[in-house]
Amino acid sequence: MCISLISSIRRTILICSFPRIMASRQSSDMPKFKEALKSAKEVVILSGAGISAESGIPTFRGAGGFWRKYQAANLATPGAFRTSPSLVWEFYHYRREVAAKAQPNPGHIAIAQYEAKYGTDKTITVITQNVDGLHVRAGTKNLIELHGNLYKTRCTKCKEVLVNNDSPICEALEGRGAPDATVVGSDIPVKSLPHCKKTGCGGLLRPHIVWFGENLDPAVMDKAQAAMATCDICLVVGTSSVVYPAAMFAPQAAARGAIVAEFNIEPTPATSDFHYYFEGPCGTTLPEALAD
Ligand code: BJW
Ligand code: ZN
Repeated sequence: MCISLISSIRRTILICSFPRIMASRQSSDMPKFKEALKSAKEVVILSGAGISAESGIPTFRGAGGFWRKYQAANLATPGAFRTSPSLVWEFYHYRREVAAKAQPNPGHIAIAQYEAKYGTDKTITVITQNVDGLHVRAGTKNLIELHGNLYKTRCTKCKEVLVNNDSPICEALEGRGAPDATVVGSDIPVKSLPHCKKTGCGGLLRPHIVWFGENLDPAVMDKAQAAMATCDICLVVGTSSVVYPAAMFAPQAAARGAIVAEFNIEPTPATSDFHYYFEGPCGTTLPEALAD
């Protein structure tokens, strides 16, 4: 899908949603929310880039969402990879290195501890749009990674998906990926980029990530929708709620009567759909919300 069409859809969504935010009244009554959480049997936590912001990983929208002169969303497309696999691999090499050095923060840890404590009494599912692996590193077990993972590759020829934690992922990317806006172009020959090692294949590898205009893995999507369809409570944490299909999950749950609480540093186009809004860095608000 072309970028201008995506931008115009997004603008329409924003324009349609913000007047409702101003007119609506979300509760920020933490004790009341915690009471509701206590009696919930099925809990979903839907996270986005904001939960990793306090670990030093840039979010997509806003000031940090640029790498060189590019908006991240312009590089996370099949078209960008076709045009310059070298540039896209540099971008992902940089992101792999940043995420590998980052540590889970109190938000990730609060979620993992909550699951460890209540995961036998309740069904607790974490659905993340993030690809940085920090939920797993914090100890979360029941996790659905909607948009893939920075440390998985997929062969463009045989489609094999493999975990790959190599740093750098190939020799040619050593010292590459600098985010500096003055760096122009990318000239790594395709043959020097990561390739499939399967006998008789040798196809070019790509990050196992869902790019714009690509369908989510149907099995992953089914799992996420099943959890969303039956949860009593959903915590929506650090997402701008503008990227579909994830953006529709929590509003749909709220519409069928599930209690939905948003944790964000600022309102989003979906805030008015929800019962609770807890403003502030989720590294602070989540530990409070999930503690006894
Ligand atoms: C804090 C904080 C702190 C900061 N504490 N909070 C239906 C309607 C309209 C459009 C579409 C539609 N269906 C599909 C589309 C097209 C497209 C889309 O949604 N476009 C929109 C932009 C309009 N969707 C797709 O293409 C999806 N595919 C699909 O649906 O296929 C079928 C189809 C295709 C085409 C047409 C129709 C149907 C695929 C989406 C894949 C998204 N991929 C990305 C890139 C991954 C690659 C990578 O990481 O490199 O995933 S995009 C990017 O956005 C990334 C994120 O996971 C995703 C969501 O972003 P997120 O997490 O919300 O981050 P931010 O930065 O936006 O927000 C951060 C938030 O945190 C902010 O609110 C801050 O305030 C907050 N925050 N610090 C708490 N400390
Ligand atoms: Zn292959």
